[in-house]
Amino acid sequence: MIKRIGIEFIEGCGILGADLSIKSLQDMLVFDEILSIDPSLQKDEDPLYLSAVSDFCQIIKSTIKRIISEGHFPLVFGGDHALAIGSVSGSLTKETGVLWIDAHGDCNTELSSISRRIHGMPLATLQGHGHRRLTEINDVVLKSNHILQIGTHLLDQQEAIQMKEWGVRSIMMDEIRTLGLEWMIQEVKQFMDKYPKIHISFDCDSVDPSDAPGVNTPCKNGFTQEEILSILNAITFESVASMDIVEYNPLTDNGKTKAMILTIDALVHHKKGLI
Ligand SMILES: [Mn+2]
Repeated sequence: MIKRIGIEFIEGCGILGADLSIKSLQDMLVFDEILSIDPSLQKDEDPLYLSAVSDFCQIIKSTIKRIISEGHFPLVFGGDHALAIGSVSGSLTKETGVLWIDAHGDCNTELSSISRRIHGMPLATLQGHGHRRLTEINDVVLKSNHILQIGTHLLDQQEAIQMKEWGVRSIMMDEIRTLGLEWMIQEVKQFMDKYPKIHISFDCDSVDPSDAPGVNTPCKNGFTQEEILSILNAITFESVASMDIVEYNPLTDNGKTKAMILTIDALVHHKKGLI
């Protein structure tokens, strides 16, 4: 059974409105569980909110582990991609492949990050790179060759160097525009076929702001909503065991991003229901 999990916090991105994503969706979606950050953690004086994010991600991880052990599929919603440190580590096995749909690489560490925001670091953390307070959450370290990123277009200089060094494959937006969406879908299918379990982390900012303006860090020239839906429709969900839908910020939305999230929610329910 699919369990909708709402995650309410803002400490990983620090952008007003990210913490309102679940409240905004609640009139249309029923959440099985909602986790909100403990206000006492928000008093953290560390500008990175390292201990706040770390402690909260531990709670997210345990929740996801419990839901999976009960035989369910966690569909995790939130405004802040830092939550993936918890949601992915909660679902990760040595055999899991991770499909990361995002305009950004999310492979910064606290040393390479320009924004100094943890929502740009989850994928580095999951691979065991970065601050110990974050990497200590991993029970299993995600191997770099178990990751496929799609829709990437903005990589920080140092982040790009790190990703190359670690061996993270990223299908960049300009490559997709040159070789075509169909080509990319075949690459995604080939990647997914290699792993018995797949986690999808979908960052709403992979979609162009004209189609999804309600995100924390909009990036022009992203996927259209139609393209995202055709990618998700084309892949089999048989091996998909968990998924995130993140970075939704209702304060900058005009209804399009929320509508997209509801459509993706329905699509995942439909695809999992067919199995
Ligand atoms: Mn992201």
